[in-house]
Amino acid sequence: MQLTPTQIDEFNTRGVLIARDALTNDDLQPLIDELCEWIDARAKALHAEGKLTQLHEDAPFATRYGLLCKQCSEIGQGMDIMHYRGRAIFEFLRNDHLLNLLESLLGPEITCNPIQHLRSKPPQAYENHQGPSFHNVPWHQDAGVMMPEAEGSEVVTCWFPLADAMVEHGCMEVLPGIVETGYLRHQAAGGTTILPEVMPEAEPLALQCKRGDVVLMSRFTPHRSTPNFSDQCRWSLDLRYQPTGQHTGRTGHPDFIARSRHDPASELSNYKEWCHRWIDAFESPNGVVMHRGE
Ligand SMILES: O=C(O)CCC(=O)C(=O)O
Repeated sequence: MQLTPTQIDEFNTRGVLIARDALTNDDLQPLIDELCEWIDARAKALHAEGKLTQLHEDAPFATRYGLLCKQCSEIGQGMDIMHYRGRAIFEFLRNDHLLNLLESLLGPEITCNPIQHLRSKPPQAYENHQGPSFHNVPWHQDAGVMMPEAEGSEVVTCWFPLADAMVEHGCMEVLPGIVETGYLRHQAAGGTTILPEVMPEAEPLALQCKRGDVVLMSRFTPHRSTPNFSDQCRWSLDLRYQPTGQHTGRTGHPDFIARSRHDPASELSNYKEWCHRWIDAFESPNGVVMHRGE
């Protein structure tokens, strides 16, 4: 699915767009299957160490992780894209349905930016702390989590849930229409966040998404996460892409060419090579990994 001219116009004027039904079950299920396997193995390891009493093996994907987290928050350690490095997630980073949307905004030469996360937001009632966290990030622009050198890079954030993410599940909120302000100064205060004195006055919009929907957001669009008041985990991925050749804003982590109409041979399709690049970045740090607001 390509974006229509009306959708492109909406993205450009509002800084955010929800592409409805952009991903299929076949796109998403391999990610869920891979996560289920990972969670199962991790739960069994923690059980063997005596840190978990109940494995909840019969609980569905929507609730199992929360039930495990309630007993032992260590369950989530290592559960981000660059740490667990599953084959299905690597394949997804080059997903055609996703890249077709992005090609409408970025053109045919697309790089996968290394700022990317899997987020599993457990029910708030199961968390042993309240307030800002990786799950409940405060108001920020994605330009605020990159090096200043990337301010001019057209980085587009793609956010999508693995199951419906409504207000009760703690979907994202954005301030639409903030496109002319550019970078707003950030500070580190319970997470990287926009300074109160430069926070735009606009009505927040809750980005309620069904499974299959994809949020596309500009690097300048203020957004935040909200608490999960349901009894299900809110699973989502936030990935970033940009035109090839522009600064990624995180030189210490590896980017790769996800699509090139001009030179398809330059695309990275080798899973082991992708893993190797992340391992190398962690074992031999080189380059910059910073939030601009810190
Ligand atoms: O997943 C969320 O609720 C917040 C994600 C976010 O802040 C981001 O993708 O930059």
